[in-house]
Amino acid sequence: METVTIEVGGMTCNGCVASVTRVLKAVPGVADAKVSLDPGSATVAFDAARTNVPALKAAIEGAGYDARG
Ligand SMILES: [Cu+2]
Repeated sequence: METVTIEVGGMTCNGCVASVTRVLKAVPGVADAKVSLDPGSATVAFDAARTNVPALKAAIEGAGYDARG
């Protein structure tokens, strides 16, 4: 299991936090996702054999937020 923290821009409320958490947990291979509003970040535990950081960032961006770092 690997853990990564991704900076997330564009979240303005707890609804955004819930959305980002949901899309990350929906990525196959993600074991856990903890998203914080301020500062905007997502700490994700994932199985590196099943997914990767670019896929996690793509999920965040697909939900309409900015994935950085
Ligand atoms: Cu919001």
